[in-house]
Amino acid sequence: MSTIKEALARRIPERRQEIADLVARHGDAVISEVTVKQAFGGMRGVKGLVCDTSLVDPIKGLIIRGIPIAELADKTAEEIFYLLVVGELPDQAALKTLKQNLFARSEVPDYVWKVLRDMPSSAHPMDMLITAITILEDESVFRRRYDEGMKKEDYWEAALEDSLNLLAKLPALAAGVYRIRYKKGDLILPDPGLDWSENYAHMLGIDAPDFYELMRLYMVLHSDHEGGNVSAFAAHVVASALSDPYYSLAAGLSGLAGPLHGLANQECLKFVLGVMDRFGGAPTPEQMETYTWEILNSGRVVPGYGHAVLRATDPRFTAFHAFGKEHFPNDSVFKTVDVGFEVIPKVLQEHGKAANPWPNVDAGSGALLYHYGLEEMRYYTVLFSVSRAMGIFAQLVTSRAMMEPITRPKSVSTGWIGSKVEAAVGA
Ligand code: CMX
Repeated sequence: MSTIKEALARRIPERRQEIADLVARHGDAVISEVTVKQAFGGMRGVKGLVCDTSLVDPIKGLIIRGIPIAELADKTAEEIFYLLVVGELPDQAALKTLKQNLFARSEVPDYVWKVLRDMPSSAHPMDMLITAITILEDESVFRRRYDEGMKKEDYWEAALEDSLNLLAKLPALAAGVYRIRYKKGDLILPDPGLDWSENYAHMLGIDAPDFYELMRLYMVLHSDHEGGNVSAFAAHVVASALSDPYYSLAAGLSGLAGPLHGLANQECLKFVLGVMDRFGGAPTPEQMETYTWEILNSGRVVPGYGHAVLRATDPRFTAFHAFGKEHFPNDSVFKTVDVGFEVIPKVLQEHGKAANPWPNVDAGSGALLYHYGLEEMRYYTVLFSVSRAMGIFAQLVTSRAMMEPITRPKSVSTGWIGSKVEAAVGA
């Protein structure tokens, strides 16, 4: 039996050596080039960032440590976190140890609740979650050990310690945000008989076995999406300055709170309920088409569709869709998502702008939560956050273990690009 820390410690020397050899042998080899369009276009497709926890294939979608996400859909969140950090799935003993370890670290200090209760009643739940995380920064082991002169080789240990401490508390923090923000009554304590994701459902106050199952799936599917998405990249850059995992996660989640990224799941349900409101229930395909065109013609994006990397239906959408089909195929909100899946890709293709007309992870998740009574859509990105923290922490711990330097790409001015291109054309 070994802990996640011992398992990672065993692998670090070999991985450090692999990188050192690669840089020594091929340090000047070119792996990417940057066009003017990419420089002005959000660096889309520029390969200048390393991420070993997962990759996103344009067609196959998310692959975690070499395993397609569809093959991991029956795993627990703890198994996924271990896989992300260590590189392989845990055995039963290691899994049990990790579950116990997380439960032992899960208590949230009272000073956090005091601040959350004092926030404005209109505060966005993401604002509350990020606030709770930054308040907890005072607990950072990384910052304390850095102040004491910790060696660079050991940064990863303190980063993992903070990551485990904060990951363990996130279900309670997030459930607390829900119960305080939406006046759901007293906070609910975690149950030692439940695992990390089940306890999140339990502390929200939704104790249905099917909802536990949905929560497990939700936590697994949102856990990571390689290194260049807004939240992972933001957290990576901040952590590279040796800001501790509390600051780094808060930075990443501030990016996740944007409507083009994680907030899209909130926007999706708004879209779905908007169609239903307009047509008095689940729409016909023709009604959905009309509504979608209205959104596009008013200059808005259709939330839950399109992706910067994916060029096919997101397998995470497929997994959520299968869950809805199995558990409540006749639910009118779910049926509306289903009609959207039938109609929206065709409309977006006809519209001709989106490089990817297919649904992403956010298109259907809200309808599933809604079915179980979690109707407060502004809360949905908090669920995404709790899960995505696993990937952000795994990437951060890996970066420190590999002793990566501060991230600092070179920026250039528009004038510089203009004269460079003119010189090349003139040559
Ligand atoms: N509806 C309408 N227009 C869309 C669109 C959509 N769903 N997806 C892309 N487009 C438009 C873009 O806005 C862009 O238009 P402009 O040229 O006028 O700026 C054009 O199509 C080309 O964009 P793209 O290369 O296909 O997409 P990007 O890589 O620039 O952006 C994304 C990707 C996800 C931001 C975009 O598809 C989008 O806004 N989707 C809706 C929001 C959403 O679902 N976000 C969640 C993504 C998953 C996640 O991070 O959680």
